[in-house]
Amino acid sequence: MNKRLHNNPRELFSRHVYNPILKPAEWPYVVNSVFNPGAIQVEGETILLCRVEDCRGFSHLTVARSPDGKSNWKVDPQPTLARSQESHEEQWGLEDPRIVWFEPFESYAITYTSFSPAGPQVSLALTEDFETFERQGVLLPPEDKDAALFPRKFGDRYVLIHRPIVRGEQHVWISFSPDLTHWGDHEILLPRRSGWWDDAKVGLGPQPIETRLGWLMLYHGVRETASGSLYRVGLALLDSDDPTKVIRRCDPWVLGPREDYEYRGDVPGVVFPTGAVIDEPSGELRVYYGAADTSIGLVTANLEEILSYLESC
Ligand code: BMA
Repeated sequence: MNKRLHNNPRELFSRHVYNPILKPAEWPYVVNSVFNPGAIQVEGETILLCRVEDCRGFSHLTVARSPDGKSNWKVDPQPTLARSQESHEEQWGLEDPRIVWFEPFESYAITYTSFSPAGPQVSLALTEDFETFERQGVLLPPEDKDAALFPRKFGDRYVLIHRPIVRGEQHVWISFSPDLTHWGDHEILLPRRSGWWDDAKVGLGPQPIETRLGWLMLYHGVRETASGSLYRVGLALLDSDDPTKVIRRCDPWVLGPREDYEYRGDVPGVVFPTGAVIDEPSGELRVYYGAADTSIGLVTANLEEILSYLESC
């Protein structure tokens, strides 16, 4: 293990040289911003399901594909999953998807924020090909967001990480369901930490990723400052068999806004990861994030170095 990384955890991740890898100016149709993408590998190809905000201020989701997860992105020529006109729950758009290969249904499960006049809530859609989607409706009511299913059941129950607002507090919660409709056994999984860099609120980043040590969880933490909210990224590890157990949570943040494109945009001072993949041959962890709510950045790390760092926390 490289000692330098222990000294400076903020060097665990490297920004890709092509950053921002996807920008609104390069989109095939006119948009305001592209950010907060879900990510998954499908037959060697990397698929990003990007949140795209149109020039009315409503978001939809559009697929971008790349053979190496870094370059040569091919973006669908029009919205891939657009607001459903009939759906009350998506009246104000679809935001911030997280994707898992969902073993029980043998399809990809996309949890996203459906934004309704009642507030943001957690919805689910299933797809096999990222061309046609089956909406499953709302899983949990407003205000709730930043949700991902675990890719498999635990015992006979589905498990969801999400971020409701309860009595004004914004912590990461975990909930269980026998049927994806009725949810219970809700508990706080990862609380915000008063006074810390993740003092104001915390929320799940990318989908949970299974590793040899447990479920790798990246999360965003927010501090309120005189010039607005600062969104940074922290690391935690959940027990493989019982994801309610947080085995590790690192003290410092591991990624925060630094580059021009992370400070210049609709919401300055934001790095907001929502998708991650592991390149099996190289052991590279690739994390995709929204930069300043305007473009998409990529950071990479060596998974083993991340795990060693977590073990030292
Ligand atoms: C969060 C979410 C994200 C957004 C972030 C920073 O609350 O709404 O969609 O990227 O704020 O503005």
